[in-house]
Amino acid sequence: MHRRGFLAAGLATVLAGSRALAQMKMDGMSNMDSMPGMDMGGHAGHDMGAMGQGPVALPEGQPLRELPLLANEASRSGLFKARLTAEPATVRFVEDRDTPILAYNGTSPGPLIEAYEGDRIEIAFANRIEGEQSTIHWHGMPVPADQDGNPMDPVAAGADRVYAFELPEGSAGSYWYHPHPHGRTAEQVYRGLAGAFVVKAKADPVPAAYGDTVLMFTDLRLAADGSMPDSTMADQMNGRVGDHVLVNGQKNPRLSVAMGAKRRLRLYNATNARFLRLAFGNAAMTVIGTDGGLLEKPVAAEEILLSPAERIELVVAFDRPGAATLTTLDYDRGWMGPGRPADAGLTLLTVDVSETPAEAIPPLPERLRPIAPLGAPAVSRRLVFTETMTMNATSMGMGFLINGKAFDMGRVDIVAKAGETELWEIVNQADMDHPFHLHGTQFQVVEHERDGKVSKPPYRAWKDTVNVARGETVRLLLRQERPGARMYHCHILEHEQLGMMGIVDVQA
Ligand SMILES: [Cu+2]
Repeated sequence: MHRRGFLAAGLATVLAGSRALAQMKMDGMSNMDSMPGMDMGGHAGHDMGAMGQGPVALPEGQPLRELPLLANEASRSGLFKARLTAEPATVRFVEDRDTPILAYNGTSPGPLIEAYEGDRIEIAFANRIEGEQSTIHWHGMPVPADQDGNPMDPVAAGADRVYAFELPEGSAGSYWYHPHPHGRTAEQVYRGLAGAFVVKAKADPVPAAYGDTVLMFTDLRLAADGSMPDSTMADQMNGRVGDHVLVNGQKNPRLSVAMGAKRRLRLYNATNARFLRLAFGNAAMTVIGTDGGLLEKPVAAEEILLSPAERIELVVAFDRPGAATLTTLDYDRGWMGPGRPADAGLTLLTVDVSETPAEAIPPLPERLRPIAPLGAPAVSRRLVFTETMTMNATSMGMGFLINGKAFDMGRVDIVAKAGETELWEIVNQADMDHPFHLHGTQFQVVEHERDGKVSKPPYRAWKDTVNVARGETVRLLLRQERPGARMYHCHILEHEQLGMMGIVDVQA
């Protein structure tokens, strides 16, 4: 049987009852009937619509809230100094029902950090999550390895530490921050810990009249009592996908603009595992930037694909009166077992375009900034993604491997040299798409290959996360400038946790 069909059949068996487990025949493990007390997760029925009840309805159509800004407490210019506390909090997604979440400074998404190229950042982190270590990882940012919130540098429950780093010139971009503790990242993020970190350029070519709005997508699953259910085995396999895609914590909020207005929007996929293929109805999208900042020139787009952890910067032109909606399109990223979420037709944001024309607004410049190619690589590496079934005395599930190995915090997988250009070839031999993320630097995707067909990306861009579709090979060029241990991993956080991560030790 083809492996995916086999796995689907396997999960259906699990859902049908544990007695049937004895009949499952897994790759290289045929004696499962001798495994007592196997924990299959216990909630595996959730994704099937909770037995006909469907998800809890959330209010829609409230005015889009801007993310609260993290206040700068520094008394001199060039320094950004603040405090971030990770702690339990309560929110009301639905009237009369409290939802316990985790929050940075009491809000989810966390406060928006806005700083400038050249600034020094000093953020005091307080971990007030009971009984759990945490860290803050500065996703995509060029920070020293020992300030980057690696799982090797945990902050214990109740403890504090300061993260300090400088933002180099040329580093303007749409970054974010989230926890990265060993084995707890997926849960801490889906429970609410993630925030945007926008580094602004001193001289920005994009007209200020377009505004600058962060739209942070998260993914919520809510039980009838308002709580967030624990993850199921299906969540472990596919990554946890919720029932509601939220924008800045709201479902389908509304934004009002004048006819002819242009808006600069920074879209963040901060979900654990949901792929967002997006289109704007009744409005024209132009891509102006990616994870690591502006493109060389604007590129018109009919639709965009934002895989988990990716960001994209758009200018959207609202030239026709009426409603312009940001909606999802179908995208098959490979789903194991039943319960594949309905991807298409979700309305994430509604923009009301008035009949009144906007005041004259400046055009988008034809050139945004230069991006120098990284040049010829001195070293080539090949990373192969595979999936496997795993089991031990008490549980079974899936393992996600890179070059046949599951993550080991005590093992260095790659030794690299600071300042040297490398070609990384990411080969996905698995049955699901896996978004690849590397810490410490931005890379340039140079080539995709699928079924022997090679294609180039539509533009040169700085990226820290790229989707590697099943059966696809993605080649990228990168250069680490700062020494130290860096993580690379799949950004479906459950896959990262189940082994799809490695360490590159960058030596000076
Ligand atoms: Cu993955």
